[in-house]
Amino acid sequence: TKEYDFSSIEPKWQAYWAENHTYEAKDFEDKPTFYVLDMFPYPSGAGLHIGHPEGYTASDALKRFKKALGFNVLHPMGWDAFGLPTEQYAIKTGTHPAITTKQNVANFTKQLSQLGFAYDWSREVNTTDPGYFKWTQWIFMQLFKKGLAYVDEKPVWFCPELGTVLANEEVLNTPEGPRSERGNFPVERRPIRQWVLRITEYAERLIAGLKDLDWPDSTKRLQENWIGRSEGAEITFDVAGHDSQLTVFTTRPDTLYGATYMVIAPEHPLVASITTAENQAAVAAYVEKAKSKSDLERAELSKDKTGVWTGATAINPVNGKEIPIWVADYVLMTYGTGAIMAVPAHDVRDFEFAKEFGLEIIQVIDDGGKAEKDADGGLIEAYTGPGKLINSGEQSDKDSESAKNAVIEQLAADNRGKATINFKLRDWLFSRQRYWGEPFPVLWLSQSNYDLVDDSLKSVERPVTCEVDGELLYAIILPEAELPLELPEVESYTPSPDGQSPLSKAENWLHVFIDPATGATSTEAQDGWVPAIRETNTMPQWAGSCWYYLRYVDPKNTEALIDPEKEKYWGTPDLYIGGAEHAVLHLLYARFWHHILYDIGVVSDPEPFKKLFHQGIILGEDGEKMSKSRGNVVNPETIIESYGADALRLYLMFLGPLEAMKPWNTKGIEGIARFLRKTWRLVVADDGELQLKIGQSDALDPETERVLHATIKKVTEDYSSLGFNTAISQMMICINQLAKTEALPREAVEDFIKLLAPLAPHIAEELWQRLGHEGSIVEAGWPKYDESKLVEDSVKIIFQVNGKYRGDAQLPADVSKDDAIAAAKANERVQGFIDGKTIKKEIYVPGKIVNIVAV
Ligand code: ANZ
Repeated sequence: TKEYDFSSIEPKWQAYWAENHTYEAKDFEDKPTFYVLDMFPYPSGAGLHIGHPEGYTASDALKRFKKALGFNVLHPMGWDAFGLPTEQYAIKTGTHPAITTKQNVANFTKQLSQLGFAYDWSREVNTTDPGYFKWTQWIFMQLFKKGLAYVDEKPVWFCPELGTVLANEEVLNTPEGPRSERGNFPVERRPIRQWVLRITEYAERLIAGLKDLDWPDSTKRLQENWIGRSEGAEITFDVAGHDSQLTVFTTRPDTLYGATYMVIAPEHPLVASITTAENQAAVAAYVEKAKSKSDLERAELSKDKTGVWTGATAINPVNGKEIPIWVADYVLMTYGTGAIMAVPAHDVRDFEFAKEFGLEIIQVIDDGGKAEKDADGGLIEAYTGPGKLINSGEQSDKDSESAKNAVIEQLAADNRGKATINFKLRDWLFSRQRYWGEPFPVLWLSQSNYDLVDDSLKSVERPVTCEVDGELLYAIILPEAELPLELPEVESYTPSPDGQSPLSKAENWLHVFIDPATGATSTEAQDGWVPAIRETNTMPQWAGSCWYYLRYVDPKNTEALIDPEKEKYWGTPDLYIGGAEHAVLHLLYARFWHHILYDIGVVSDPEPFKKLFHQGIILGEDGEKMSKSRGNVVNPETIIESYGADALRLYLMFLGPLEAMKPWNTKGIEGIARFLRKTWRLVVADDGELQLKIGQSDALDPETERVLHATIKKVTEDYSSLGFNTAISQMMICINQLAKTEALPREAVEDFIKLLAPLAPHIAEELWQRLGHEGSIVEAGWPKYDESKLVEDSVKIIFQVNGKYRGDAQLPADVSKDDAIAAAKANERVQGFIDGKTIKKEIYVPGKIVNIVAV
């Protein structure tokens, strides 16, 4: 065709890349490697939204750029396909989630290909494939054997509407109370048997490992806060008139003399025993009410302070002072020891609480006049800063920092206190009562049968047990030969109303016999084999996404999760691109598993993602978040129909810096379309043949040459740092320059097309072919620039007489003052204004102006 007809060009080249395996990565090729990873999508029924092609265009362009530079590039794609939406659809329609998943994956694959994303599809992974989740189960097996998995009856969020338990992070704190993030349904607390992973054992390493990562600072900070490392002390108080003691966690042992009351969480084990008879009723009522509130809600700083006195008092170990013990929900059982010493003078929440209930406030840190006071010299808000200790017995006059240790030492002498480190991070609730997830490769046995089983199937140091109908059952792990453990067919995908997974109804699957020596299973009884019951929970969606980047390196290996030689060859991803919404959970869980895989020698580096980049959110034209309800959703498919994939890709990258949040603007895409048509016309003439001016010259004129070399330099640098928007601006300058140049060496045109190829690969391949080449443009390498061609070697100098413009000339950039003035005087018009006059002054502004003052 003569015209730029993207609708025929684009499918042609998409088919070409697929048929020629252009972007398949070759293991062990003798080249430097570059592994660029995208966060793989959940293949939803809705198809791609505009957020997908943003990050994916960046990675696709980077991949093409790096390959042209000579790297062996790995850029794979796959599917995070277990999870709730597909299961919800199954519950509604009865369609097996595997069928829905297959359809959705086919649709996503088509859409991604239409955008020109040339992944290495030979390495495609799908978390729901048995060949994949065999290894998810295998990793769980390692955790189990290391004692990092256990079962606990836990009060967890249960959503009756979704019929499932939710993780804390799936629950939102709303004005109507806690609700599910998905679907916005009410949720409640229920005790349910759960698998839990001991991520807390890795808390210290997960904090320390952040230091060397090239990640956005904000994301590192989010992880840090989520893990929440606090240095402080545990201090033990006697309860007056009781045998019991109350231990608190505090980050401010220096304020111990200012403790005027204590607070224990409503769930604290001492609540019942220390509460006095006359306070029982009020305390019990308060405890009951607290049950309906989420930790988030309770920890809210701004919330009204509530609480009741237990009637009991505690004795401050440093001064013997008796202070009341309250129950209040702003203290959480899940943090520290579930009890605090309250120092209202120096803690914001304690201050509000003390004001609310008229409790004593004693200042023990001198604020140096910084805190606001009332007429009587009392604090009107907590002073939380540092200062000298006052009202603090033998510690008085010390500064608050050094007093922290001094107080701990003072207490340590009689075992009343010790330094401790606390983490906000909780163990990871790792099960769901759902169908569409990885089955746990776990069997439950009676104690007598468990005793017969080989140790290699046990968590030897910390046996995992749970009580079912009064009997204690023991967990063993299936041997590798039994993996993958696949999901059974079930009649209904709906969890039972008591929170049990649909798997609990799969009778034939549920009950098995095992060989105690090997762990082999059978549905038939065999000699010496013992009965067992399968675990009916499934793993959460996070499981499969915790390690998928490793599987791309060796996706078809049936003997190992990853071949060690391939692992060493490719290493971990050189760049991970994905949304900031995964800043905490996915990225933390993946780091946790990677550390474990490192510990057991599967990978050679403890951290999985050295460099991370978040693409910014694309807002609607109205500047609001795109959403169906606002009606401002941009559909990538309709843009491709009207403008083509190259235009969409360029436009997405031209919207602004990749990391910035930016609004969509449909009008802007017109400019991009014009740029592409101009590029087409640079090569293809009206009659469909090559433009005659191509090859008409051996060299460019100096100005065009300068622009071209500047463009090669800028685009090369910008692509390397994902600065695509500025690279595009420079290419726009370049195309305008090339378009107005009369005769062009073929190489100049080809260099420009090569620069454009990573972002607009279809048009680039087509023009490359029309320029007479065979094969993909990516094989032609990357243009080089010549630093010496970048200097502007001539400048335009303005000539003035008495400050008025009288002419100009193009002079060498380094022209001397004398030569510039001479050139001005040689100018005919200038001569007309100075002839016959006396020259009083000659001024030269270097590189700009000559001004002659003549009277
Ligand atoms: C006395 C004190 C005085 C405190 C003071 C603070 C300031 P981070 O930094 O988050 O670790 N605390 C301890 N356990 C708690 C729980 N289970 N629920 C609610 N609050 C709890 O915070 C530690 C501080 O939070 C601790 O130090 C304790 O209050 C409170 F001027 O102890 B502090």
